[in-house]
Amino acid sequence: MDVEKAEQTLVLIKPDALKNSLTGYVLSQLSEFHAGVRFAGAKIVYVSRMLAEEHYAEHRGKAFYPALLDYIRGLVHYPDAPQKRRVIALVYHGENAIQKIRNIAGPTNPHVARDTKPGCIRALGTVVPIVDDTGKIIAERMDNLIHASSNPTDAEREIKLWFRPTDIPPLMRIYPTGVCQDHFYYKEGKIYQEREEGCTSLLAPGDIAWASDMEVLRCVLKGATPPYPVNAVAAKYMINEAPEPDEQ
Ligand code: 3AN
Repeated sequence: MDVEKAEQTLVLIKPDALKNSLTGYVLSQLSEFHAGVRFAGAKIVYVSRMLAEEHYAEHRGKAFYPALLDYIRGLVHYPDAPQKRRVIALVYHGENAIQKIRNIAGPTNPHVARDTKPGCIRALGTVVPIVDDTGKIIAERMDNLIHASSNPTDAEREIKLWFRPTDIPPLMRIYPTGVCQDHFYYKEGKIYQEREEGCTSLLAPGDIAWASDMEVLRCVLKGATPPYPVNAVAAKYMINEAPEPDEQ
């Protein structure tokens, strides 16, 4: 297939699916035979707070947001087993991949999924009330087993958030990349070109990176406003590095 015409989409197999041993079922539903899409990337990810916050940035401030972060990070399904907290992150590739996978995943709310699209993956999920300190229900948490990108703009943002270009085979990369010319180090939201105590090395000369990520890093260095947050660049380079301080 012409790489230019193909779409890519991010799928996350979330902690509730892992806990209920539904991974094989999900992968089977999304197989090339059933869904007409192919793997372009796959990894097991311990979800840091930073990665979760960037992934769900559009929901920041909503009543269900804190519960959403705890859910994707595995705190809800593995409260006493931090070593089990992880998701499976996948990039699928193919013509019309976004809509094909959204159809198989089904509606966001598992109750709606069961009513309107029995047989879809999210029909196997649950909805859990979120209560405030007084016990009043203030929102719902949708344990809907998988995430699937909604549209091409979200897919690009999400794939670049979770995956480096080199996580994806070279002939399957559909977003512009470039060869990095500089050192970029990260510490607490800031970018440095020289190594600082306690910083993380994101990129070095010769590394292949998303072109838009390098633009963000150059903007931040100059003190200009970047096209998207620097944490959305840094998070993927820190995947699986270390548990959060409160989980060590
Ligand atoms: P989808 O995952 O179907 O694309 P989004 O992107 O609107 O839905 O929302 C991302 C996640 O945020 C959902 N999977 C769900 O867990 C949660 N969410 C979205 N809307 C609500 C809502 N009204 N109440 C509770 N959780 C929600």
